[in-house]
Amino acid sequence: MPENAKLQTPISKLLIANRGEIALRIMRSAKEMGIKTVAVFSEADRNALHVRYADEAICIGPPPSSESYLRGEKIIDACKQTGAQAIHPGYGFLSENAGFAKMVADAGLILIGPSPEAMETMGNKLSAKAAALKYNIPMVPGTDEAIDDVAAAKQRAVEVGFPILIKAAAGGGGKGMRIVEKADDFEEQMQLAVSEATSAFGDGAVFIERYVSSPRHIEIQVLGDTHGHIVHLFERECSVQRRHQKVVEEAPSAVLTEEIRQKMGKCAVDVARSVNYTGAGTVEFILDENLDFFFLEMNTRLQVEHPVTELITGIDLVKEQIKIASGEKLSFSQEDLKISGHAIELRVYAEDPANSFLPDIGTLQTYKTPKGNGVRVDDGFEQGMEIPIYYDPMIAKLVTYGKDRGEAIERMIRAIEEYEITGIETTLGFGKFVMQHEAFRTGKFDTHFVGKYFNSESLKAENEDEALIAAIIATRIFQQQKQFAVGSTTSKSSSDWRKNRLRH
Ligand code: MV4
Repeated sequence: MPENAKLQTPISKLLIANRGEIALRIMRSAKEMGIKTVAVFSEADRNALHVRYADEAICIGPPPSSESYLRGEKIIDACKQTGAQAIHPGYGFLSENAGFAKMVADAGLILIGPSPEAMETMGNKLSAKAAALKYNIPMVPGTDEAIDDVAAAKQRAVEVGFPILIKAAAGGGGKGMRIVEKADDFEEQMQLAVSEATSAFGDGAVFIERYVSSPRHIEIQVLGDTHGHIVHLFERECSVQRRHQKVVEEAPSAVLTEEIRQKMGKCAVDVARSVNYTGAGTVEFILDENLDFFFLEMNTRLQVEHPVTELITGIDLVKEQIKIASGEKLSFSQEDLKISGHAIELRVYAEDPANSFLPDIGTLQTYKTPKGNGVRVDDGFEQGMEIPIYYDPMIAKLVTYGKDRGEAIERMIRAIEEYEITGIETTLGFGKFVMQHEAFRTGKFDTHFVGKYFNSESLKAENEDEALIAAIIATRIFQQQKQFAVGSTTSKSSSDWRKNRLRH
């Protein structure tokens, strides 16, 4: 019997304050742990899969998330009504809201996540960096406090060297960032940054950093228990992104050496330790051309891309989150963890890559997911369902696993080709473009991958190749048919083969 089996979990019923694929993902782990599940849903999600999957479900309001999934008090009410002792917030919505975390604690409920204090500190980039200063964590040179004196800040920018980046302390995901190329532009860009930050976050605090021009985005998964143990579960690389929206993530990174991995992992654990972090969290770094890394911020939630870490470590992160929230000790130490194989995730969005990635709404006329060895699909839809306009346009996460990066890539291409979605434009073809691209395949890419290599012609080129292949095949079939008897079975099997070859 495991040592902590005697520490009975106080959680027998869990409310999932989210929707879509992540709500289902969380419920699956809860079910395996013998924990009953409660779904909450908006009026737009009455027939959603997460509602059907849960043991109980409560409607919490009209479709807009501001009237449903963001209403903390309605979610706490739903716990009271159903007797759920804990809430898993998933990602997005209330997942990093320290005010909500406090409300949950005050209501005598358990939030599956870190303390409100850790959330609050890490919710602001300046206080996050201040906390991390307790340890020797590499950070990009700049200001470590909010700028209140523009002249002094400009002086600091000159010292640091241009180009510099102005960032909003309250910002996240690239919002409120401005690149300043030269000292003459400083005051103007600074004013714009402050007013942008004020209107977007209600907080005009900004700071500066030297601009790392071609970074790779590497993040480290951490887990901390309530007994002071913190481990890292290696890195994920998320450099393939478009306008700060990640599209492809993988683990491990194609470029980290074992030495850098260990150093980064240790830094990530220290960052977590600086706020006595509990639960699952992600420490975000950028890596420059010399493979020097710098701490940027910490995300205090389960991330969208967590499955790639699960596949290379064999750890179920949601189960670990629930066990930690129940007060259990981590059942493994850093030395027990190792990377095996390689995993890649493609986010399948209802967006049209041939048309500036405009969101595409409508019904999933055909929806058939890929299957087979090394393929995991985390989704929240079925054929015939409509993608609601109110929420994130992500349809699914297609994740492949292989013994090495090459196998994971080939498996991803195979899975993309097997995936059948009609009725809606998706980023599947874009994903295939990435997987087939020389820069991705050789691992020589950075956060500029999409901007550098992709335009709407990139997908047409593939279609044109296929059109050319189709023409060649058609000519061959025509010649065969001329050569052999009319009406032979050759033509039927050939056309089937052609259909299969050219379906995508
Ligand atoms: C940077 C940077 C270059 N230099 N900081 C964007 C999101 C936010 N988490 C941090 N970001 C960046 N910070 C310095 N000093 C470049 C980015 C950046 C980026 C970072 C990670 C992934 C994608 C990115 C795309 C553009 C810019």
